[in-house]
Order: sequence, then structure tokens, then C-alpha cells
Amino acid sequence: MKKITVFIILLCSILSLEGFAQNEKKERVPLKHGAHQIGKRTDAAMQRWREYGLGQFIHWGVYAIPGGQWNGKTSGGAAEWFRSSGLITNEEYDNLYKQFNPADFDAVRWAKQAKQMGAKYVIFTTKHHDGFCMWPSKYTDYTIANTPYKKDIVKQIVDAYAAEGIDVYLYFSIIDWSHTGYVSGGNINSPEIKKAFQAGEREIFNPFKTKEQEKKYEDFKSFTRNQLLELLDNYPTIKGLWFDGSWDVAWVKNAPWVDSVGLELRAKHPGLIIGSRFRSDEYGNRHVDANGDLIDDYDQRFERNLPNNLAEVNDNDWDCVMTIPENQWGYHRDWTLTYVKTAYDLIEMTLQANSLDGNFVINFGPDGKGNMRPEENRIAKSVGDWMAKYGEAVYGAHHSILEKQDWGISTQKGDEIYLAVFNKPMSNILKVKVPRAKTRGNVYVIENATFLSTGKSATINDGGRNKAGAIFYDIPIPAELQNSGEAFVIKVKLKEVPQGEKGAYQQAIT
Ligand code: FHN
Repeated sequence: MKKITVFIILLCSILSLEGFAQNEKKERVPLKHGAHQIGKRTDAAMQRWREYGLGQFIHWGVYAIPGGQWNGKTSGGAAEWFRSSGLITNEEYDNLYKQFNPADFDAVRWAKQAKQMGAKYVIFTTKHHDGFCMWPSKYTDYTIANTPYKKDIVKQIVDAYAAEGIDVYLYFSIIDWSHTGYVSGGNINSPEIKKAFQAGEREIFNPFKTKEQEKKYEDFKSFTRNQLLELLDNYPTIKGLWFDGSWDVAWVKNAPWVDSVGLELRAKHPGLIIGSRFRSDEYGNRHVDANGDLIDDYDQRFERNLPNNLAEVNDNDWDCVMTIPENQWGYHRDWTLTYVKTAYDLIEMTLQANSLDGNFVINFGPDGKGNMRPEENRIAKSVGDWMAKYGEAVYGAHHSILEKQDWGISTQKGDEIYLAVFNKPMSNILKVKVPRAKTRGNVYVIENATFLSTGKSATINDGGRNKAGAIFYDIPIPAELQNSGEAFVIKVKLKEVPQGEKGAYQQAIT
């Protein structure tokens, strides 16, 4: 009898706990313009994107002419924002295009450089916030066609990179200071504006001061839509569009319309890849919608900011675009203003991105004549030399089952794990911790290990075990890698074996 009572009490508490958990489940917000797909895209185009590993970004436009300096004064701000630096008048800036004649520009040279660097895709600025179009758009006069240079730069980029087997993505800024109908209305990321939006008080932040302005914004919307369709018509081989500047309240307020444009672009260009910076849901949520689902194909929030762990990326695809100096995308003549990353830094970041299932994209800002700067040339070469030896640890390689260890970063492809050693131990013996296998009673052992640079097998010594059953291996680092000054990679193959084969862990007797 006692037993039955205990059983009934237990059953009741389990049932009530379950009911409580269900009540706790957040109700989903009904959305018309939130994520249209829950979870990752699984089609071939997106699968290809996922395998890129490393990309190149290029910020190029008329801002490359002043290069952050005007009348002997230097702007500490980003060079591509020079129009709003206060050092140049709008009129002066808006006439720079009349001088744009990059005599040294050779898209083939850039594409070959990108190929040597190991980039699998390029993102090219067709139009930055200033509105200047690097293609001969028929919807504005503010284009490359009206410069002394005249020729279509976007086309040359698309063709040259495609010839090197590098996929092309077009950067497009929603912000367009050159269009009379463009209105900013404030940044939706500001907490005050966001709060009002989410409380349904969107009207408070009416960005339009007059009816006339509101009407003109409709022109801007048609203009933007026309330009996007034009880019897809002109460059049908591109793989995707990389949007920027979509944080303006006026744009966010038009979320249903923006959504319809996105769907139109996708219908026109099957497989098109668009990141989370194009549109918001109807409550002004950007990147992820009111239900926490990613808007569009990959997360674009990791600009100049790598995630630290897998939890931060929430099982979404993502990219990280990175400047070489701290915050200069376009050409700035003076790179002494901030820390300039080394090739070593960028390679480590590339591995970090791939180990957390993202792509890493290095930005270049060519000068007004069409040359990459010497520092960029050196960095591209060093990254490329490293990728030629060790790229296997990047392309198609993702998060590994090894936990993060002090010596560096690991990635995984199938049952092969790449140990990228950025912090070589003083002992010249790499201690590698291998986790317990998922199957009870089994452990992982390192079956073999190879140094990628030489193809030579590594010696694998027993490095002990810990209480939790994790096994350690000691891998001696050969003389030729001890002082090479470069990060190196060891490819190891794991094998799952019954624990018995490896011997039981012996507790210390104290
Ligand atoms: O304002 C721009 C900036 O100039 C640059 O183009 C970057 C590249 O991602 N996007 C914006 C800032 O997030």
C-alpha cells in the first residue's frame, strides 16, 4: 500500500513538473515577415558557401581618392565615411567622381592575388553609403560611366574572379546619400527607438518631416529595387548579395515591402544567398526575428568581432568580415593610426571562425589608382603561403570534438582533426587532450598523426589520462617546426576503441 502511495505521489509530481515546463514554453509570436525558414538552408548553393572558409572583401569607391586626407588634414574615422568627416564639403566630395580614373586597375591581377591568398569568394562594393555606383546603373548618373574611367568595374571584377574560380558576392548599401529621396530617421539599433518599435509605437519615430519627403522615399524604394534587379540582370553569375546600412528607421518601417523585394530577388535568381542584414521583421527586429529565428541565410552580426564559442552562433551559418587596421574598410593613406593586424593574426582568426562553423573574410581597400597597398600585398602573400600548406584545415573543415586547448585551435572534417598550433609549448611537446567517446565503455585514441607541412608522421606518446576518462597524448614537435615562427598543423585521425584496450585510469594513491 505504502509503495502504491509513493508511486502515485511521484507520478503526480512528474506530471505537474511537465505541465509547468509546458507553461514555461514561450508562445511563438505570429509573424508575417520573420524568418521564412527555420534552421539552416540545406541546398547545394548554401552547402558551397559553408565550405568557403576564407573570403576577400573589397571596399572601393571614390573615397579612395582622398584616402582619409584633405587639405593637409587627416580623418581618424573610417576612410569610406570621408564624406561625413567634416574635412571635405559635400559639394567637393560629390564631385570627386570627375577625377576617378584608376589607371592601374587590373581586375585580373586582383583576382590572381585573391586566388593565391586562398580566398574562395569575394564581396565587392558595388555602391557604398555615398551612393556612387561602380557599375553603369541606368537609374542614376552618379556612376562609373560618368567618370573619366568610364568602364564597368563590377563586370571586370565578376569576370576576373569567376575566371579564377572565386565566387562573387555583391555588396550593396541601402544607405544612399546621393539620392534625394533617401531619409535616415535614426538607427533602429538605438535602445530608445527599438523599444518604441517593439511596443508598437512605430509612428512616434516617423522619419518623414513632410508629406513630400514621404513621397520621395517611395521613389527611393523603387530606385533601390530597380538597382537590385539590375545587378542580378547584369551579373547573373553572382552567388549572392551582401547588404549593409539597413539599420535606418525608414527602411525598417518598410519591412513588409523589403520582404517582398527579397522574395522577388530570390525568385529571379534561384540559390541567391542573402545575409541577415537586409531586412527586419514587422517589429523592427534585425538579424533574428521576434521568435529568435535567424532572418535569411546567415548571420551577419559578427563584423570585426569573432564569436568565442559555439553557443554564441546558435547553430546558424555566419560570416565575420574583418579589417586589417582597426576600422578602415576603404583606402586610408595613414595606417599608423591604429593597430594593423599581421598575417599571423588573420590566419588565427580564420581558424577560429572555421572552428566555430563560420567563414572569415579579409578586407582590402585599394587606392584611387587601383592598387592594393604594399602592406595588403604582403599580408595576402603570407596568408596565401600559409593556406597553400595548411588550407586543408580550413576548407570544408568545421567545429571539432576536441575542446579548445592552450596550444591553439582545432577543426574537423569527417574523422580527421586538424590541430593548428599557434602557441607552441616551450617543451616542444604538444599535449593533446582527446575527449571520451559518446558510446559508453569506449574511448577515442589517436590512430595516426601527420605534420601537414612535411607529410611526415608524428610520434604519438602516451600522455596519461584524467579522472573523467579523457586521454592525453604527447606529440614531440620536430626540429624544423620548433623555430619556424609560423603556426603549423598536425592532422590526426581518431579511432573509437573499447576502453579496455587503453587500460583503466589509475587514481593517485596519496
Ligand atoms: O558603415 C559600414 C562600413 O563603412 C563598412 O562598409 C562595413 C563593412 O561591413 N559596414 C558598415 C558598418 O557596419
